Amino acid sequence: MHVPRLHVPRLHVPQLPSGLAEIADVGRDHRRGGYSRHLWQAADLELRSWFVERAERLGLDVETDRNGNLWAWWGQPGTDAVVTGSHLDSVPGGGAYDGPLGVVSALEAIGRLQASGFVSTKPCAIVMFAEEEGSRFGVACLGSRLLTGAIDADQARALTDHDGVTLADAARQVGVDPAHLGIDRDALARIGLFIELHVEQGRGLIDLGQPVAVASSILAHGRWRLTVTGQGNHAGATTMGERRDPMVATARAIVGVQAAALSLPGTRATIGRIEAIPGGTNVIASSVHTWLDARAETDQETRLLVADIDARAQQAAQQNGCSATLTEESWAGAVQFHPGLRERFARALGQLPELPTGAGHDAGVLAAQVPSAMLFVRNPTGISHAPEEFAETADCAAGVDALELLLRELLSERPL
Ligand code: HGY
Ligand code: MN
Ligand code: MN
Repeated sequence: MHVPRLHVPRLHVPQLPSGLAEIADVGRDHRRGGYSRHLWQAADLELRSWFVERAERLGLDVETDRNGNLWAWWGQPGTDAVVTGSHLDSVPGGGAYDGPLGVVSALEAIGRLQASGFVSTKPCAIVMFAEEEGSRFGVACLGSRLLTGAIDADQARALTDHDGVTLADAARQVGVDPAHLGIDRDALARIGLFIELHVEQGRGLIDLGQPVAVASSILAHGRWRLTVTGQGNHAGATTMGERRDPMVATARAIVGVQAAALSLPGTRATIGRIEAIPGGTNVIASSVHTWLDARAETDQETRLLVADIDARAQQAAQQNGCSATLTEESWAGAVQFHPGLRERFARALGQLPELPTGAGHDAGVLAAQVPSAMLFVRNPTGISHAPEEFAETADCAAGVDALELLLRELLSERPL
């Protein structure tokens, strides 16, 4: 894939660590606030160019793999590489740190190792995973799922975005051959260990009063599309008694989503997106699509939660003369990170705390195939997937310190 060269203007945005300041204006969403940076669209392409330019400034060799993930190699790629990195894409109206902090911190940590004259005993790479948020094609961690074979390649190729563009066509438009999308055993064989630094999406580190933590686990989570179908009609000519209004049924179903999650302690269920068809002010909708995000500590609890939500939606539809279908679009089972790595990293970093997370990550996808770990950096607002997401510069620096220390230790080990 040709990645156009980009002159990176140096912007001074005081509260952002240097690398983040450089991309502070890329993909700003002036309607929603925050950032909207989605796979292979303008902002994503600009960020890819920025990443290549930054990596090449460190003398790293950058390549795009068959799934559109970028790999910046320090040293010849080989097996047993220590890989770090994260993603640069965002949710619609997302924050500045979710994803980019991990990429910037990896660039910073390797820059420091190089500047200190450190000589690595192993290959090292920074990876930028594609479509981690699933904001364009609806499946979270799409780039790492394709890499590991966690999603069927044909199913992936057929995914469509809001405009009906398939992943295959979108790949073709940027020079990625859709026929090659899918598990990449060669790339996987190169990874000895993956460590992802990420802004914390929650309040754990605030409550602990610590800048950095090691991740312990990730909730099981998935996405479902709920479609409620009724009868489209005229808003003025149709009496209330003769309606089969899917919007009313959907509203009741959404209240049911909250009730179901509240009835199962520790579970989380969200409807953040809704589309009425045809979507006219003076039109009773013919159908309404909403998207459910459901999460829990275990796979089983998540399935139970979704079954309860489905039952409530069916009842709401029936009471309004409508029908409802709930279709699974994305699923990721609960993840326990490698206990040995967690203990080793927490110890190496002076007994850092361990924290679970409700947010999914590429490290969670890779954990099924390679030893993976995560570092979290404190977020004073505790808010994420919103413009308020934040991390103090001092805490970002503590995160880079921790990542640099771990990379120094891991890259000093005797090769396997
Ligand atoms: O949705 C998530 O948990 C992640 O931010 N992709
Ligand atoms: Mn996210
Ligand atoms: Mn993320």
